[in-house]
Amino acid sequence: MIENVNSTAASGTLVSLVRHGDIAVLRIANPPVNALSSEVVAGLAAAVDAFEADRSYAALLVHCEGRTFVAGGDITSFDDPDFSAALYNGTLGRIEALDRPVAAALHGTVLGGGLELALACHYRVAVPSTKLGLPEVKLGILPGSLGTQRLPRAAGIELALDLISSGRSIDTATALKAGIVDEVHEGKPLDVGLAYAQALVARDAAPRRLSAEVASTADLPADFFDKALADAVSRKAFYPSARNIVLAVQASTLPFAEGEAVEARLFEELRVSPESQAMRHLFFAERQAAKIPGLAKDVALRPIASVGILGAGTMGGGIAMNFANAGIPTVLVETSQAALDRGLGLVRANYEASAAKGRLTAVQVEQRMALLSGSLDDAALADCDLVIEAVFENMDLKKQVCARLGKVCKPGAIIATNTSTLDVDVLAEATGRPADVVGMHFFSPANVMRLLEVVRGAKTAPDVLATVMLVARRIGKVAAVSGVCYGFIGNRMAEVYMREAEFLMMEGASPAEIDSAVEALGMAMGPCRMLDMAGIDVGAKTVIEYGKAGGLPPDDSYRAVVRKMFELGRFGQKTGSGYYRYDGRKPVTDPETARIAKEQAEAHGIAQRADIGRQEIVERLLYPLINEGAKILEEGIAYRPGDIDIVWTAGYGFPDHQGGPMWMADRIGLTAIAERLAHYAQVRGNPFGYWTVSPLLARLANSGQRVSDWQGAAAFAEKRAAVWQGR
Ligand code: 3H9
Repeated sequence: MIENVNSTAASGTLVSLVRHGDIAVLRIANPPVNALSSEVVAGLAAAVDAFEADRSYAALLVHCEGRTFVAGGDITSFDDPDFSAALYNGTLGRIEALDRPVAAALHGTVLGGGLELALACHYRVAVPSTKLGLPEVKLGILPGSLGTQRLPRAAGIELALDLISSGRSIDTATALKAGIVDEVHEGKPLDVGLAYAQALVARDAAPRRLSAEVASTADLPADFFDKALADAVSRKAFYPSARNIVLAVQASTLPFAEGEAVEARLFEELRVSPESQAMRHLFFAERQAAKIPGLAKDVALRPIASVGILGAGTMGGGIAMNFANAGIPTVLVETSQAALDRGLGLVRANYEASAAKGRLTAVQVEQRMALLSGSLDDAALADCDLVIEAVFENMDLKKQVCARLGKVCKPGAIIATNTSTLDVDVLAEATGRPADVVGMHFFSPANVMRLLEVVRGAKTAPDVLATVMLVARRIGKVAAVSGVCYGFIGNRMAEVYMREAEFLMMEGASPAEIDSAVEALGMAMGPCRMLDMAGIDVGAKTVIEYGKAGGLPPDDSYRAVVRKMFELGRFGQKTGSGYYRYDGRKPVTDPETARIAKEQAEAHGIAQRADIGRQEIVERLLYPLINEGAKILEEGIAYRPGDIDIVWTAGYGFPDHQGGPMWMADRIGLTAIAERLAHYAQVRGNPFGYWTVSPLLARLANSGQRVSDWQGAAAFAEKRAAVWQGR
């Protein structure tokens, strides 16, 4: 099939024009995902020059080396102040304008600028496993290389708006039906593409240009765009991209050049917006968080083919679902048949609820259930490669369980604890084999929440840590590593957040005032609603355990409200009252909370006042949280500021358009934060150090640096790793 291969390099090795008979293959090779850097764009332009100049070619085929067709514009380049989409768009225009047929051979993930490149080609053929989409919205931007103009012309306005607004990917069957691809064939992408291009030449196919087509509004209701705009503005108020996407797609009904100008303006507005900058930061932070500083690249991973979970409660069951979803056989061990039946029953009920919503087929439900088994005997864990304990959060119980696991697990098995606050080093020692032990802190509901905090103990072996990071990826979690301290990254920071929420309550702010102040910034849920949902009992017991371990400040007023609520059996949503009273799932203000808060304030000599404003609430909730994040960094508990941002956006509902607490801190300004912390130290008093500015925050503020750029923790971790690997 391939003949006369003459390579004509057009621009280094990133883009080349290769002759296959009378087909010119424009080959892009920019690993890992063939992102469109400015060099690739320059290469494309040079390749088009070369193709235009050589009239012996009958057609052009765009093909990418490696695992995927172009997966998007180079996201790193969007921070460049001189960034301009115009050059790329001009080159796409030249590709589309070519007078001989141009086809794209698609494979892998054809995303963003990649799909825009494909849509500029006259024809598109794909291998069946290809996924296509315009996910720019997830980065707070819109498709800026005419995706908002060409996709509506290819697939219709309604589907185009849906795909661009959601950022979701579609498979080839859907793309074929929608007219986004022309044909789908099995085979190697280059072979499939060449056969297709040759067939185009054989049938004398003419160029076909989407820019010349019309995006029809004939089937749309007259108020289609008005409704879509109103919906975007009301439901996605924090995301300017939602509004701009509707306007850009609406502009596809204009002549192409006019729509192009509208898209360019709207894209540029978003590219420089703080929301998009924050979301781009998270894109890279998420990938960075998976990397362990100082870990040898060639560290041999431990194979994980089977998993055991001790404890089949809500947490254990949720954790098990992650593994079953990834096709990994998992055994759940419980102490009684009733508990086991209840646990497995809950898992089945969860799967069946997904099936009822059309997210799983009945066959998939059975396949997943078939991967799950139950036992009342620890011996069922003996052959597992990874065993996770998910028993109740109590040190004595967890120590006993860890000692059992240390004996029953086979040599080389990884033993993980799902503790959310307890000392992983103590639990590791209890197993008698601390090098095999790691924390895997799942968030509830464990089958839904994206975050996995991986807790690195003092003696956790490097290969254990590396293996667990890969396991996290296999089960679709975003993982961040934390060192050992009370509450690790997330709950340690949440503790100061809850502390201030309760002080504010005792000073006279209502849970609704407290919650709405941070919800107005985009938090999925304020602290009071959050704890009501997680369980006041869970929160209170954690505080009590922490007190027993000597971790609490000598302050009787500390979390006094949660302790009282616990005493009164007000456990939150599940008992119908906590900080709020519940009408079904709807929180309503409960005068009883105000009474309890007042009573606690009086008992602890805290003055109530009526003038607590929204700004004070925001500052008192967020600034100590950020300050605690800085302490976590300087102690080397988190490797990087971005890891903290990932923990809070993926695990605690912190808004992605704010980029996480540390990213947000830089937007607010470290000096301003340090000044306000000092202010509260003065007006609230500071006997327990609640308002003491962390030395790192103070240093960065004084020297005008950003905390997001701080690399010290990773350097610390590398030094530590040198010791670690020499062990
Ligand atoms: C766009 O196209 C705008 C246009 O409309 C306008 C343009 C003018 N850029 O995720 P992985 C890196 S916006 C730069 O671990 P996977 C990534 O950081 C873009 N770098 O692999 C990582 O680096 P490292 C629209 C990128 O197999 C490495 O590649 N497109 C880009 O799990 C591997 O990534 C998107 O939003 C990029 N576009 O998943 C798609 N993409 O190894 C974004 C990846 O140093 N990408 N990197 O950590 C993805 O969704 C996934 O990377 C993908 C592969 C599904 C492709």
